[in-house]
Amino acid sequence: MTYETILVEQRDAVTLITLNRPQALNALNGQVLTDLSAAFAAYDADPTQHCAVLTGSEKAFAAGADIKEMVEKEAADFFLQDFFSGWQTGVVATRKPWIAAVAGFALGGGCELAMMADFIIAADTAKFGQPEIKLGVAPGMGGSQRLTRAVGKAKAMEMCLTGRMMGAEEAERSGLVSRVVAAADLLDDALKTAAAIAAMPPMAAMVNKEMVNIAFETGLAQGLLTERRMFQILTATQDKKEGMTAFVEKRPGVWKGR
Ligand code: CO8
Repeated sequence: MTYETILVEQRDAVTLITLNRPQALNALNGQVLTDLSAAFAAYDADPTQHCAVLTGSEKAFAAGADIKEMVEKEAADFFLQDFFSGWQTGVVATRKPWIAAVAGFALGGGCELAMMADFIIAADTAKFGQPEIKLGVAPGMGGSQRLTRAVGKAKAMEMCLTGRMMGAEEAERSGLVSRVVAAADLLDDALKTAAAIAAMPPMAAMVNKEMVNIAFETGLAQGLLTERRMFQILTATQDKKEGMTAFVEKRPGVWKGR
């Protein structure tokens, strides 16, 4: 399949998706959403693919939603099109794990897209920010919610109200990214991490992702009950039997994905 705004390649069991609108610093327009939705759906549906990496360029992961696409739109257009809702159904709904590998600017919708990933690995050049306030608006793709959950109220509030950028080191200290690596190593590191995830029992990986996400959406008691039930369901898989048997027999597991 060919796409207009992204590049997609498979490296063994890892799908690498690269945002490719260099002339606009990977600004996210409707075509990017269409392309990403198709790429993530294809990844989810492909039984040979078990982890994905989404990345941008050295200069920009993505510099935000496409301002030029929004400048002439009126409130009724945004409302009637339920603008930005497609990111939830097209990207966030991905059931298999994926990592955002971020170098350079991740601003506005770019920061929000990175936060849709299961986790973010940042280059030391990464800069995160929610500068929408400077445009007279506010985050619309989850920034006020996901950033607050990631870094807490004080920092999220300061970033949304001032529009200032947060560097990679501060982002790691604040819990926004899992790790910072040298920019030159970003892609290698993210692909290696993805390959390690892809080598895990696939259904267990999907369930682990779902369980951690549930922690953000339910109270503790409901989350703990859901976790226990999901754990119990996983014990019925062939991969549970194989994983535990392989441990006892001191050999690597061979996964069936069910
Ligand atoms: N949208 C469209 N085009 C963009 C964007 C963007 N978000 N960001 C950069 N570009 C374009 C520039 O216009 C420029 O194009 P051209 O060459 O045709 O003039 C090209 O990319 C290169 O950009 P710059 O020349 O500006 O590059 P610099 O290195 O000088 O600056 C910056 C880099 C600091 C990243 C700068 O480009 C910038 O500030 N960009 C905008 C960042 C921003 O404000 N992002 C948030 C956008 S809004 C959003 O994401 C959510 C909105 C929610 C709205 C809800 C409505 C309901």
